[in-house]
Amino acid sequence: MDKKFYFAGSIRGGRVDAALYRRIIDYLQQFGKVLTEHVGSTNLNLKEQGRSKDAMIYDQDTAWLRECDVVVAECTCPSLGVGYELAFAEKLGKPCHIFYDKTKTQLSAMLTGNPYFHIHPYETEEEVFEILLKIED
Ligand code: 6IA
Repeated sequence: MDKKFYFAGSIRGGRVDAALYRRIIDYLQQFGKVLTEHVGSTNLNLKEQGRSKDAMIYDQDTAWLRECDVVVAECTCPSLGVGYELAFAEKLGKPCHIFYDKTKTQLSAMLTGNPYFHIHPYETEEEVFEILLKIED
């Protein structure tokens, strides 16, 4: 059975790292299925608005969090949604791997202070792939 990944990355928190998300998603796809491929899209329409659309997003994403086997979050660009998803995944008991570029940001103490999370500070993108390979082997 293919492993199911929930990849979390900033959307309304800012899209500066969207291309990096895409590359991480592409890399993860060799190990299984990424339920949240759209997070790596470099042409998301951020102007689409509406509470009913947002309710559908919330329902879908929380269903995928229940369905997934593991959560991988890239947290260099801070995002309320990603923080929420990580807390939600913790309550579900899903393994959570959190990556951030330590030369660019300091991660929230609410994540680094929680021993539940597997936290991976990195300096180069290659390190991200090396760590993912170790986790998945
Ligand atoms: O607070 P943020 O928007 O940065 O939260 C990002 C996280 O919430 C991601 O990891 C996603 O899983 C989830 N998320 C936020 N917005 C969407 C979304 N919007 N579609 C799917 N998942 C989302 C579609 C485009 C939207 C701007 C209308």
